[in-house]
Amino acid sequence: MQLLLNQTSPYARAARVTALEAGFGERLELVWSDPWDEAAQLLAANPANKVPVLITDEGVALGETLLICVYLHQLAGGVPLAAERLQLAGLGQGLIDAAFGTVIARKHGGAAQDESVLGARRLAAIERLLARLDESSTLDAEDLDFSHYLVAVGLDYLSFRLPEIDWSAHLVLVAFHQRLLARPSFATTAFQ
Ligand SMILES: N[C@@H](CCC(=O)N[C@@H](CS)C(=O)NCC(=O)O)C(=O)O
Repeated sequence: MQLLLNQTSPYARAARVTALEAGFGERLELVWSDPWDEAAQLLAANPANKVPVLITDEGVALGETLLICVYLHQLAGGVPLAAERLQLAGLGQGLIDAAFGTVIARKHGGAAQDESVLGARRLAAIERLLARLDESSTLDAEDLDFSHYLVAVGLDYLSFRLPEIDWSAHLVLVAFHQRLLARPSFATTAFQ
């Protein structure tokens, strides 16, 4: 299997953590790809020109992080996730979307993007998502799956790229973030 990724993509990190946690570390070839560089291999694999892309052993190129996570989970023999776990995965992906959207809008349009209608909606979404996630009872589960990895990656991406957003009052999230970051899969894939 190949994973097309870059080092700072929260989406790619969630897919890679899911692969590592599922035991596919040895089987996974990392193909570093910059979507902003019009990389030929990435464009061929994913016409949307986004990372991550997982190329299966059969040569099927899968785009979209959630679908890649589901594929890896199933390949590892994981049981279908209960609705509460899928809900958590959606909240985690929503956090990543809003945070990454904020970062990329600032990068291409400057800080004033935060004042735009869309920018303000993204920032408000981050606050609401943090509050909702802090109430989640599924975060303290011992049997982790990609829903947890998505949330932890979303939180770590906030710390990495949007440190001015202070979520330290969300004590459940702080403890969860620390617990997940201590795992080898997160240490190996740290943002840098
Ligand atoms: N919905 C996609 C989003 C992936 C995404 O936006 N990846 C970013 C990197 S963090 C990217 O490749 N951006 C390039 C672009 O938007 O052209 C997913 O869930 O995988």
